Amino acid sequence: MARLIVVSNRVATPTETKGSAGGLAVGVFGALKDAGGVWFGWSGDVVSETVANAGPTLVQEGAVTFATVGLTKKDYDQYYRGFSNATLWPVFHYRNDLARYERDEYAGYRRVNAWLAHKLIKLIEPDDIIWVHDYHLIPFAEALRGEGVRNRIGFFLHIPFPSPQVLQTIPPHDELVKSLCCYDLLGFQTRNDQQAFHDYVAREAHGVVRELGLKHRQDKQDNHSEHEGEIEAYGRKLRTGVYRIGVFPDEIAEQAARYESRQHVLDLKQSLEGRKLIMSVDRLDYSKGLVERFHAFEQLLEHSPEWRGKVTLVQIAPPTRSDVASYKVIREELEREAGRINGRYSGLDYTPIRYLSQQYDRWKLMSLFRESQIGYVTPLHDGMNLVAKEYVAAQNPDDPGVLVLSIFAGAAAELSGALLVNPHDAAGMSEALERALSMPLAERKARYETNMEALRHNDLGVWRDRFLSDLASVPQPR
Ligand code: ADQ
Repeated sequence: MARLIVVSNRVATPTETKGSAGGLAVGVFGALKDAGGVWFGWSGDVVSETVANAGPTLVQEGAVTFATVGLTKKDYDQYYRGFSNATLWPVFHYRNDLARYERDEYAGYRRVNAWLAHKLIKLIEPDDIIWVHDYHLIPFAEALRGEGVRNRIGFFLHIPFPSPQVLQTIPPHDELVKSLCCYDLLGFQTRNDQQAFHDYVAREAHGVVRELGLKHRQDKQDNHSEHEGEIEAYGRKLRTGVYRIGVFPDEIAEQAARYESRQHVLDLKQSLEGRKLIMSVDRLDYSKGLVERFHAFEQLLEHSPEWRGKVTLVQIAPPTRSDVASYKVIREELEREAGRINGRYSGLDYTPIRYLSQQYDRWKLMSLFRESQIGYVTPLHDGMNLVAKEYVAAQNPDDPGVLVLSIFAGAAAELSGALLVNPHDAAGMSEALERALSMPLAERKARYETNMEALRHNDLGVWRDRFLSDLASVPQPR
């Protein structure tokens, strides 16, 4: 079996791959452990030029080498904080209004990708399969190809791919798509994302797109058939596919149940004094629709006074990327709105919105999900949204909560048992909350079972194995 090399902006630490840090890290590490190989990327540290150039630092864990490099302040500012998070992230989430474009940041983005690729070269063996993750690393394969690497290289985009007109707001859009075409396989979260990429290639790059339709696999049990595409553009031929990222639902269910009787859950229960609980958990990001969500909850209290004092929204949202200006703005706005709504509807013993900005342990979160009556997940745009899947998996099968989910989360395509809402429609969201709060047990159970079946059918292992087997089957580039 060929070795695997995983490349991602951040590399999990060996401890994170074992513990509760995140399903994705555990899932990817599982594949690395089986095949043996390397996990390569940024360590998360900002260091001097001398230290950066001395890397990568190698840590061996069984058959897996964790290889990390530090970034200089200039590289961090241009590649990470600049082009990745102040240009690509907002545009790919349809927030052109929040995006900025600076030529020197784009140059830094390409420079760091080339530098990282160069750092990886020494660790690559001829038959290795290379799996690159996410928007920080679009030009990575092109840089490797430039150094003569002929291995199979695949790319998975965790976030949405925007429609061509939106992508075109980034001045070097054509170079980005050309860079993507240096991969052998491109994986997207949803059919819409794949379609948007195909549209760009066909219309703007004058490439040839063959939609191969649903791919039917040998295994009769396997109906994970997804659209497959074949592209010819910029002198290269490559494949595209839809790979919906998942979770390990049974593990989450087990851990959520195990943590159920811990002190933090008992404390929460006691503090609620019999009130219903709505849970929201996100990274603090403008794509997650937090302010719109607060407004819909406010409408519920405004238009359905019988719920005042009877329902609490807990929003957990630790700040991320706080050195990017637009993240400061969303944080201030959210704090202001929580304060305003609480000022309006609080009583001496009741606070409608509990807004918590600290980070919580993963299993703790799952046990809080299990305690709640509603999972309120309403992003304005989201590649998949694993919180939605985790919420479902954490429920008590005998008394499950209801997932209220945005139609703009990738997860909406799979979780048909959720109450789907448009996050721009406050009245519609508030009606969905009310419906979920009053939903009879039989309907909650039926919806939960539908969602759980979808999660089991397409878990994190299926996502990972399908991508890797498709990548292994593309012809080796010459
Ligand atoms: P994110 O934007 O980070 O990921 P999401 O999928 O919701 O979004 O969360 C990823 C993980 O972070 C989940 O395991 C979740 O539990 C955890 N998490 C989120 N908020 C947390 C909090 N406040 N405290 C602790 N843990 C928290 C990107 C894309 C998504 C895509 C994922 C995976 O933006 O659309 O689903 O990658 O592909």
